[in-house]
Amino acid sequence: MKELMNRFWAGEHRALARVISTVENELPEKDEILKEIYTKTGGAYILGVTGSPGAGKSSLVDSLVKEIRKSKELVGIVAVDPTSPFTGGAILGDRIRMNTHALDQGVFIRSMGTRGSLGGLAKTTKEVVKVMDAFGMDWIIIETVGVGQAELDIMYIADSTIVVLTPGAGDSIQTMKAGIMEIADIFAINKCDLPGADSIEMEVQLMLNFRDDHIKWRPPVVKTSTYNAGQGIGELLDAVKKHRSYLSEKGIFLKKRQERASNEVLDIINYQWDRLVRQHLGKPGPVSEMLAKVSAREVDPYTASSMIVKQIIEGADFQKNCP
Ligand SMILES: Nc1nc2c(ncn2[C@@H]2O[C@H](COP(=O)(O)OP(=O)(O)OP(=O)(O)O)[C@@H](O)[C@H]2O)c(=O)[nH]1
Ligand SMILES: [Mg+2]
Repeated sequence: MKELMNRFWAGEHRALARVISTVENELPEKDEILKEIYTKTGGAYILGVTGSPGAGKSSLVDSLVKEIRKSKELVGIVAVDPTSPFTGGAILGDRIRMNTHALDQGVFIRSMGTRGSLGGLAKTTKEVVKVMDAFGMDWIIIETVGVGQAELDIMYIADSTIVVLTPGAGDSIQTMKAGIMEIADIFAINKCDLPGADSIEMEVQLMLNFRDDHIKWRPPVVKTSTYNAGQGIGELLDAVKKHRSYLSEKGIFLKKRQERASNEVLDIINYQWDRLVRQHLGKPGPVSEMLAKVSAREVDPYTASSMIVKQIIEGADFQKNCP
């Protein structure tokens, strides 16, 4: 473990890959690792890229990374692919489409399929992002297919989110899943080399005109193509940087991060508290006795809950567990 972490802190990609696997596979060292890295996180800017299957997300990420790398900043990519857990086809495809960076030491790519529940995927993705963040990435780009709630959940950890649309009837924004349009900070109309890009752009602008929210940021709409040396890619990155400046100037960036930190602690408290109470349930003792009284209608559940909470807090040795 120590040796692995030394190599991790020294910036070795192979160590990064192993640390990510440890976290992904819930190995015993996982908690220790997440504790060790936490204070080194917070430096990366997290960019989400989402859109329908085949919209060109991976190609676009690849082009964006090329653009970002001009300034030598380090990039981590997390390609989340909950739709094809078994074939791995899309994951393989991502590797191929993003392989222009295979030899670039400033870029690290990780594909993640479904392991267990989709809800679990969101949690694991957050943890993997943290690992990349602590490793020293300046940017972390998360690619997900915007089809379900799990993907939307994943997007909540992004500082800026690009929603990728494409020309053609199949992608008409009326047919897009509700929710995905709302999370867009920037729209990319990709495959603008194909006919119909202008009309989808107009559709999006029209929708934005009618959007009645009080947030002052109007998502820019950028036409891109990853074909023929790329088009609009620099503009797309500029739009992301503009959004980033907007967030920090308005204090939204800090506020969001503070919110995220307290939510995280609350989540952990909930989890630990739940576990603590459940440990008492199976055993004979005051907690089980109280439950028996509730069941016998001798005590109401509200009184019982308060007493159980009091009982557990008084019984727990908090001092011992504090660092
Ligand atoms: N015409 C055109 N085709 C593109 C463009 N960008 C990507 N494609 C093609 O669109 C297809 C899908 O590209 P991907 O980058 O894999 O799209 P994706 O959204 O990551 O796909 P999934 O991850 O499978 O949902 C590929 O055949 C690409 O070659 C573009 O700018 N113009
Ligand atoms: Mg892809």
